Amino acid sequence: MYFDKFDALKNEKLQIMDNTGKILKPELMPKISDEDVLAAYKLMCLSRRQDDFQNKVQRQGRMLSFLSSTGQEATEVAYAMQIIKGKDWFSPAYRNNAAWLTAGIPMRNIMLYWCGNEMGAKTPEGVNVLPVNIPIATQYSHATGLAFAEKYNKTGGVVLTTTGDGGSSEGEFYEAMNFAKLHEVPAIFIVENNQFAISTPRKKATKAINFAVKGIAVGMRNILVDGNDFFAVYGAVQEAIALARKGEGPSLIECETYRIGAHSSADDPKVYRDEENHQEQIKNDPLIRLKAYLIAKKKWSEQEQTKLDAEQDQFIKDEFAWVEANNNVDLKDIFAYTYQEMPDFLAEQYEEAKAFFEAYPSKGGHH
Ligand SMILES: Cc1ncc(C[n+]2csc(CCOP(=O)(O)OP(=O)(O)O)c2C)c(N)n1
Repeated sequence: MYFDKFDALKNEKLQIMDNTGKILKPELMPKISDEDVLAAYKLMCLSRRQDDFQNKVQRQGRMLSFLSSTGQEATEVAYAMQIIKGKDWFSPAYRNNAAWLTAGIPMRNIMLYWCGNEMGAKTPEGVNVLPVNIPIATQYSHATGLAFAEKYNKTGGVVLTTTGDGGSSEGEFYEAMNFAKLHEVPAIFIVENNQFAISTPRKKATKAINFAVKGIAVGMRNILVDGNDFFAVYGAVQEAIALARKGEGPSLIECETYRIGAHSSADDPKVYRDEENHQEQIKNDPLIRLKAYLIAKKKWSEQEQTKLDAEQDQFIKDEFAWVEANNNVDLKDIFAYTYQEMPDFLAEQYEEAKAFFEAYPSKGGHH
């Protein structure tokens, strides 16, 4: 329904709802209940508030670093809520806070991880989400491998994976998609085009008309969608998953969105961002439009929003309080998980770090 109608080569973009929350194309609305839309909206709010909270505690030196989903919540919640827990897989990038929460990663795990505690990368039983992935686009290969295994074992799961616009210039992006298409594996490749790769704007990264067309080279069905439109992303992903489950192979979905926040907590976007363009882009904030949609449908109100904000802030505070009370990082953990057995060069670095922290305990990040 969607993939056939929108031609990425002509830069046609799937958009169902405008930035005021008005449904422009009712005939394209995906199948989803009002309850699920509301649940999605609440998750988007939760992730946004967590990002805001983390910005503050990171500035206070209570969190090492993190990468925010601010601005990209519609995309991330819309795809992640369609992952069937315990059956499907998610092979994430590092900027996936909203998707992690949606897929069932406890908030405290995410916070622990960004506080430098590897225990945060441990997923609960039945949550098939790979750990945070810092190298760009390698998660596409992991997804292809997992999807190949799903097909080979006939276990019926699908695999979702995502990368940034910058990640789509990596060799691994093509290698993974080529192999996936060749073997018609049940994978859904998502590009979260937030317009920047750190400080490199998308225009300086590619001459391609958009990122969806990058699927054409490997023969993969592809579509460009408005990534700030929850319904557009939900619909495209729903169709891609249905096709993958039917044995009709992988899809590439570009979600055109905008990074409202900084690249990371160590970055200052004001240095390279055009302020006028920024002011235009934030009018497309995905939370504003979905809220307006729900209010117009009488499924939500300002009073309920005020109550939700307070509840979510309390929850976030409580999660972080737990993290601060349970963040005992054993120095060895920092070195132990790269290889099955610690190689000599890492053992040497460990001894050096241990001696340093023993000599200067006040500099210590460990106990
Ligand atoms: C293989 C690899 N090369 C370089 C880096 C350094 N690096 C970290 S983030 C980044 C930009 C990625 O941009 P994009 O893919 O658009 O994702 P975004 O951060 O915007 O979500 C780079 C080059 C890395 N992490 N991995």
